[in-house]
Amino acid sequence: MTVLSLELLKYTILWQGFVQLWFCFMHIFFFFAEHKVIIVGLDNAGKTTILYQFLTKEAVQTTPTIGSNVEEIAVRKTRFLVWDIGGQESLRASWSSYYCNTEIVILVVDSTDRERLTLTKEELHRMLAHEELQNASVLVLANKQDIKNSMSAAEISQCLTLSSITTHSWHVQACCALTGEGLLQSLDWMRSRVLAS
Ligand SMILES: Nc1nc2c(ncn2[C@@H]2O[C@H](COP(=O)(O)OP(=O)(O)OP(=O)(O)O)[C@@H](O)[C@H]2O)c(=O)[nH]1
Ligand SMILES: [Mg+2]
Repeated sequence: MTVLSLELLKYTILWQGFVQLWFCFMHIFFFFAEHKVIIVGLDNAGKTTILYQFLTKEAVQTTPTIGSNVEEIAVRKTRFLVWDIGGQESLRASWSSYYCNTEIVILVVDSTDRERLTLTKEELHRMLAHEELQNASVLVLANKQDIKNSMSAAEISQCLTLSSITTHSWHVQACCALTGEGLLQSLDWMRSRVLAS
C-alpha cells in the first residue's frame, strides 16, 4: 500500500466517524427538543378544557384560570410544552410575559360569543405585532361547535380578518373541547408546522 492510499484511508475513516457523530448529535437534539406553545383567548373560551382534552382525551371540570397551567404533550415523538394562560381582562396584560421562544400560538374562540369577537380580533392583531412572536405560527380554534347557532370556522376567520395575515403562518380549525372533535387535526397541523421550520 502506498503512503497516498494510507492517507486516503485515514481521512475516509475520520470522515465516516464525523458523519456518525453528526447523526448521533442530530438524533439527540430532535429527541430532546421541545416546542413551546401558548394557548390564549378570552375568558370562558375553553382553553383549559382544550389543554386537558389534548392530554387526557377527556373533558375535565374547569374553573377560571388565574395565572397559567402547563403540560407536556407528545404527538408521534414531537414534544410540545403547552402553556394555557388565563383569559380574564385583568390577566391579558400578562400574556406577553409568555411570548419568548413561542413557536405556536393557539387562539381559542368561543364560537357562540359574537359580542366579543371584535375584542378577540384586537387581541390577535396586537399579539401578531409583538416582536417576540414574529416567527410563531397561529392556530385559531373555533371552539364550542356543539352548541346550536355557533359561528362556523369560516365566519370566525372572516371576522378576525385572518386572510389579511401575511406575516405569520395560520390555520383555523372548528372544534369541540368537550368531545375532542377537531383536536387531533389541530395537533397534526402543529406538528407539521414545527417540523417544517
Ligand atoms: N358546550 C361546550 N362547552 C365548552 C366547550 N369547551 C369548553 N366549554 C365550557 O366552557 C367553560 C369554560 O371553559 P374553560 O376551559 O375553563 O375556559 P378558559 O378559556 O380556560 O377560561 P379562563 O381560564 O377563564 O381564561 C367550561 O364550563 C367548559 O366546560 C365546548 O367545546 N363546548
Ligand atoms: Mg382556563
